[in-house]
Amino acid sequence: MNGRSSSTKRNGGSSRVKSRPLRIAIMGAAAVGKTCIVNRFMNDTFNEKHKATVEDFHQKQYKISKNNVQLMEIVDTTGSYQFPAMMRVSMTISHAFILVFSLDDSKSFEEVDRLRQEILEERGDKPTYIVVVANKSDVPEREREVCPITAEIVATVDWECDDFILTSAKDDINITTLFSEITKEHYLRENAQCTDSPATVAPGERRKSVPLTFINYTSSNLRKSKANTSCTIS
Ligand SMILES: Nc1nc2c(ncn2[C@@H]2O[C@H](COP(=O)(O)OP(=O)(O)O)[C@@H](O)[C@H]2O)c(=O)[nH]1
Ligand SMILES: [Mg+2]
Repeated sequence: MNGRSSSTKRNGGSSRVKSRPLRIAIMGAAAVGKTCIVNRFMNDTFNEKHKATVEDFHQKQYKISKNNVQLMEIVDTTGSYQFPAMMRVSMTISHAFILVFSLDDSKSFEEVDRLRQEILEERGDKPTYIVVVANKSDVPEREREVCPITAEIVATVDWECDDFILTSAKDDINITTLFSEITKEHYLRENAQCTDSPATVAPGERRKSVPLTFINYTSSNLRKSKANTSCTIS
């Protein structure tokens, strides 16, 4: 996610829109909850029914600091192998990738590894930010097929992904946190060389340093912590 915005424009009031949108692709096996995660983030809604997605685009503006607004473009991809060309395009144009698996589906965790490898091959040397998401954290422990603690170690240590987060689209756990973390990282990378950046801080402190307020988004049940990481699988 390197490169800098080449220009800015005014957005209604006094906020400036950065010209280069942050493109996020959400990927993973079918029925892991990709669309529900996006819908929870965009509209604060949840649908109990699964309807196969081909490819959906969403846009959202968010405030990254007092005077700066950035455009976020989210591609909600298909979980099937039917559209490889579309998947490759999403991999090429996106800056950040949310790879979702479901805690009650161990095969979906394997699919994350496959996708991760494909993304890295497709992108070559281009900067690539990958977050692994363990969704459906609300399902009872006895129904889990993947231990979240083990999954986090595999994802962040073995696979060297940038982040791991436990979510529930159903209960609205960590959905806003997921997108705000990606946004903060993007903002910091884009402004790494910028002397007038408000985010010039020591690396260890950087996650706390960027004020971030989503426009038009209110969640009555926002939980910031990485919820319930207990694991009984031996
Ligand atoms: N229990 C639970 N079910 C979820 C969650 N997220 C999605 N689902 C359900 O999983 C199914 C598939 O969701 P969907 O978002 O369509 O999956 P996608 O194919 O990955 O886009 C639907 O029946 C959703 O209601 C969650 O966090 N918890
Ligand atoms: Mg879908």
